[in-house]
Amino acid sequence: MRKRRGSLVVFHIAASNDLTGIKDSLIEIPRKSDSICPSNLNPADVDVCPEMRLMEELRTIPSGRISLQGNWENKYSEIDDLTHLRPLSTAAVLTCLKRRYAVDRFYTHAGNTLIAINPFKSMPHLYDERAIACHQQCKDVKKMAPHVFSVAATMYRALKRGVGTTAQSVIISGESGAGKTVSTRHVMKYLVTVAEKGQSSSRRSLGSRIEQRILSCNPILEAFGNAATARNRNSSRFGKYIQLHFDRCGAVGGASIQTYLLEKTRVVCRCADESNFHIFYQMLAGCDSATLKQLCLSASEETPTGGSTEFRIADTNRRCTELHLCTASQLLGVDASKLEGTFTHRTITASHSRRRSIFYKPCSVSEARDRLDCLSKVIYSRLFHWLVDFINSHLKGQHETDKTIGILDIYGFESFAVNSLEQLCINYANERLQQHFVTHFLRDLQEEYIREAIPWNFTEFVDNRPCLDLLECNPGLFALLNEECHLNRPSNSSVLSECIMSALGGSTSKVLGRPQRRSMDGPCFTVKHYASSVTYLVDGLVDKNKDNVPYELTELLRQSSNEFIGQLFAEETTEAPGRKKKTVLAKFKSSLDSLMVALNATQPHYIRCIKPNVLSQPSDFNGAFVLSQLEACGVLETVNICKQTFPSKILYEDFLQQYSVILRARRHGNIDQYCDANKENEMLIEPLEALYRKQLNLTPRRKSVTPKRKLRRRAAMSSIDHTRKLCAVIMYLVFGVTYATNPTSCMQFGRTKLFLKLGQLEHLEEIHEEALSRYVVTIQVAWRYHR
Ligand code: AOV
Ligand code: MG
Repeated sequence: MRKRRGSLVVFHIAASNDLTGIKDSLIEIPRKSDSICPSNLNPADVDVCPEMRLMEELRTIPSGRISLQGNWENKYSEIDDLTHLRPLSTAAVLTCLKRRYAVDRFYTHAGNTLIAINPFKSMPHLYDERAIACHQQCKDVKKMAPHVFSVAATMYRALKRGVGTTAQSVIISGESGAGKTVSTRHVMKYLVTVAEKGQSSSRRSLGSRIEQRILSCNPILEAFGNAATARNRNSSRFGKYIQLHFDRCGAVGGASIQTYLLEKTRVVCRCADESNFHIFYQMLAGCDSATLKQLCLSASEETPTGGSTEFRIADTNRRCTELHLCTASQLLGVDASKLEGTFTHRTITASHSRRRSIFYKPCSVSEARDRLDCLSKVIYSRLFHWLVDFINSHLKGQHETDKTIGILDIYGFESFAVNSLEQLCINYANERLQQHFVTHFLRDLQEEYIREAIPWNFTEFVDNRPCLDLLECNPGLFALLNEECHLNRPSNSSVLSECIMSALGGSTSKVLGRPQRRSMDGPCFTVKHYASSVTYLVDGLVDKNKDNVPYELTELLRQSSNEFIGQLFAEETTEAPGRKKKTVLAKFKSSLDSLMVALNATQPHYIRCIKPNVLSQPSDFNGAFVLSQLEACGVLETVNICKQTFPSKILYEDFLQQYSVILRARRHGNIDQYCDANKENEMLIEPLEALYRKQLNLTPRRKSVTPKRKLRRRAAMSSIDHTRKLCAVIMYLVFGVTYATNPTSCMQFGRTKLFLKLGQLEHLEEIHEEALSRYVVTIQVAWRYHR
């Protein structure tokens, strides 16, 4: 008979649950210790190995899966996906992002979204060739730390695999200065580099020309479309969707750029601490004196930081002096007196019976000023669009394929002290993107549920459709504003405001209302956007929406002796007087419609850029400011959607690895008081527990582990069905519901994963904590058996 000898070693698991140093905490205690229940001990359990192994396994769980309770808070910085947070609360999300930011971990996954917090400091090693190579070579990108390159790498692989939807897209959003444009550059750099590297040397030299062109179009577009604003010294004042086209081998074949709503009013007016588009300052700084003279400019005309006066064509003094008029007409290649005439007189065409009469009506001073501004704006915006067309013609590939990756860098949600048509358009674009996110996010979930054979029965989810309906449907805000433009009568803001309120159900509507407090001069209305409520000033909406360019002005420029100016106005898009003109809102809506069609044909990925503080400083994390952005960009919205589904999903193996200690603890009677399990069901549990022991190899040492037995053990471990049953036992112990007795409403057993309702993992975690802190594993040391 075998005789036990030696002392008992109690393996205290540190109450703090800090697993570091577990091995060092082996202490000897007398056999009579209260914390040991020798009678409960099964000889088969008395083995140091399984426990040690379990602890080792717990220690090596990938950081993303470590649960957070008690003193584990300092592990927050290691959570690289917010969906692994337990509990999944706003505070936990914020703490996690803050801790990660403090240790220079700027990227974090939030389910299918990458959150990128702006470092505001140079991190060259994060984006260098080595980082690109690392992501390119890594077999499983998901195992790498979250990074903007991992999104790019995922897209490129999906594209090359060519299974399912091959076209990919990444939607980069966030507020001004959050890092969208820089992220766009990184994604492009990664894709172009990887695509180039993958080619043979002969193809590489052919391809590199197009790749270089793609990369060098960015600075040009930024020079003409970006400006220093109060929030970002390099703020994009237009939206862009860049599509890279790949051939069958994954090489870049071409690219195309679509731009959205350039903020052309910046040419003529801007806030005191803001600047004009970069190109003006670059031109003054970079042109030689002969060119400057030719353009009638001097290098001191405007300073880059300057307060916004003195470009002659966009003269903010708005005095149409003779000198200015002469210079302008000379540069534009038009007759000075005719040019003056377009500012000072309006042409009115009247047709009666078969005759058409033309009248000239003198303009008021303010009308003349508006016309002068209009000239500057129309020239600049036509130039910008010509440039985009020019770039596109040089990036065009030989063959169009369906292998494309689209990158969307669009302005973020805006809410200022005074909001006008620009903000309405920008916020509408963000509503459309949010709607796209919600539908795709749910679609992804649905696909996973189908894969895992879980019934899909969501009826409710937080949807921003009502706000979109308010804006774009008929009757709706856009329809009303467009109608007002077409009526072509002097618009009265108070009347229009009342009209909006009564027509769109201002008193009963959940998304439209009157402002809570008077914040603007003049009539206004408040729209409850998904991100936050924004109050819009009615004054100026109609005029901006009309965006009238006097017909006589474009006619004059079309006849310019300057070939380039003539070319800009050659394809006349301004309709002749009397014809119904498309409004800004109508044009913007149709460009977003096409964008959505393009995005819907792709597999979307999301990057949400976050600005850590208002002053754009490094190492400063302003919690309230970040939280407002998380709300605005819908990260918390995603969490809300999760609440209505089974937000926690965990692979059966991972579940077992994490929570099997609950089974062990129960055997020693330590956690019974926390469990809901019905004792009558012991019969059900017993056989499964036997299975559990087998799985953890809780067999006496005497059997040496032969290779054959090892193989068998591995096969048993890999059996999903066994694993699933064991998970079911644990769930039964904790919640009192079983796998066999259909637990549909509170949990779902998928093919490979267990799906849980919000709060269940937290409860499990509490019990797990209890098991870990109170459970004392009694182990007899190795020499317990006869030699
Ligand atoms: P935005 O595109 O989101 O604003 P940018 O991409 O222009 O913002 O970023 C603003 C500034 O933040 C940049 O000029 C950099 O100085 C800094 N920055 C952004 N990302 C990084 C990074 N990964 N590493 C270091 N510095 C960074 V706007 O265009 O205004 O909405 O309309
Ligand atoms: Mg930008």
